[in-house]
Amino acid sequence: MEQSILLVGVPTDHGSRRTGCLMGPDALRAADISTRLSRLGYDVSDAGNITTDPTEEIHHPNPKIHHLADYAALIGKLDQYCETMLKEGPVPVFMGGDHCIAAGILPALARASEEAGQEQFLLWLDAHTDFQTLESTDTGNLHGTPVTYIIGDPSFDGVIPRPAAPIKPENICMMGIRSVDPAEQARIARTSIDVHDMRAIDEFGVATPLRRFIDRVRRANGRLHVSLDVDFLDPEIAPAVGTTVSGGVNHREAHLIMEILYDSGLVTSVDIAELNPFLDVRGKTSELIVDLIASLFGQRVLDTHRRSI
Ligand SMILES: [Mn+2]
Repeated sequence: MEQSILLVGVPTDHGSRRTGCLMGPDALRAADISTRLSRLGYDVSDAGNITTDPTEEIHHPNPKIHHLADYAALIGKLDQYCETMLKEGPVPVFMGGDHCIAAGILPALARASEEAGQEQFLLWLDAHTDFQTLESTDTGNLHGTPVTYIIGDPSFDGVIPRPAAPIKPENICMMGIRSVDPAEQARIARTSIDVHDMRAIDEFGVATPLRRFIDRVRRANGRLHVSLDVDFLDPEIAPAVGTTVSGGVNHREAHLIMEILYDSGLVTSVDIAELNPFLDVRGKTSELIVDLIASLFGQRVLDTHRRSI
């Protein structure tokens, strides 16, 4: 990894009808993300927040869809922002905001990788596959659609411009999945996305599938983005998310993933999505996320001295 980190806040919460993710970046700042990473020896700077201007709604034949114009504006804004920022070289840590942010970040990263002659890979840590289309979503919540968008699915044609550099489905690995509707399941099975649901994690643990994916990234000389949705974690340890699903990844499994990723030296960018501080319990989710990000950047078990609770 590079020795400098750029924190970028992307406070958005139009991806669902529940408010609160707007406060995500500030909760991570309050949980001392910057100091924790600085202590690990990085030069950390905070770029502040990226916001989009409210625009008029774009209408879609699916009447459930809401905030489509905000989604389109967010994708455009992040794409533009990343274009300049990525040239400067620090490892970006995007602090969401709901998971719509991934729809703007990944295509920009993929374009930068393409220009550098490298493949862009994505590790998607989430309870959901976020593989809805504009037609298939029955909630109309766009935070369930970013993966469909970033692979260049034609269902967005005529609504939001297709990504110039889509992510190849075979370059995506998903872990922690445990809530997928039948249509989404059928669609994802037709792609070459590598999906490890919680059943697979129960049987084989997190290390084996993760190492296999990391080997693929290394062999391809790829760049690796890690997208961490708070609902990847079990709600008992991470209650601050609007889409809790029981039976998630536990504390040590989550840290082990981050530690293995750090050891790989392949992670080039990160996003943290769906943190809703309004639903937190005395900041415990924000603190856990910051702790996990510290592990991703090199904090080791032996370096930590935890207070008893
Ligand atoms: Mn998600």
